[in-house]
Amino acid sequence: MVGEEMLIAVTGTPGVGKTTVAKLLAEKLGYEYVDLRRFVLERGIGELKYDELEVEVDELAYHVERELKGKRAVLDGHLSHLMPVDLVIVLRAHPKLIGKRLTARGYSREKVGENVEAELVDVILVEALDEHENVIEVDTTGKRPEEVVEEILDLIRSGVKKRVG
Ligand code: DAT
Repeated sequence: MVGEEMLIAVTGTPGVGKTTVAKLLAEKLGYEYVDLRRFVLERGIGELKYDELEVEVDELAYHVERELKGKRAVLDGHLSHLMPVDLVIVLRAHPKLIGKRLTARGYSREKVGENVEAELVDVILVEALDEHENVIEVDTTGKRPEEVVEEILDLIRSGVKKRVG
């Protein structure tokens, strides 16, 4: 049932569409939208180095637990699957698409390569499955954000536990 999951993480490789989808999902569910990067910076528990967030995951998880537990919120960020959430949505996209988007974002060749490779070898999915039972993997390639969100809502309604096997 939609609504049973209070804290929902939207995670994935940079460029996969987390922010786009997380905002829309939060809007559809009537949940608060939380940008984890902003959450970290506003609390002074991490810093940006060359546009990359440096933060202790355990410390971030502590703050998320303290401030967001019991609320209904969608957490947007590539560390969100390491937080104490009730449901993890791992967005996927074709590695070539990730490469194109990150190049357009001005990432260095090296950074683009690292992230394309991370998508290819399922880094975030593996981490998410290590940490949580409720994990949904959604391929976004060729889908509009609205379609991705509808798919997520359908999966939530139909019971999420069986989604990744
Ligand atoms: P992330 O937060 O994972 O880094 P984003 O939401 O900022 O990703 O999206 C990266 C870019 O891709 C941005 O220009 C919006 C676009 N985008 C995201 N989801 C999309 C989709 N399903 N279809 C087409 N473009 C999308």
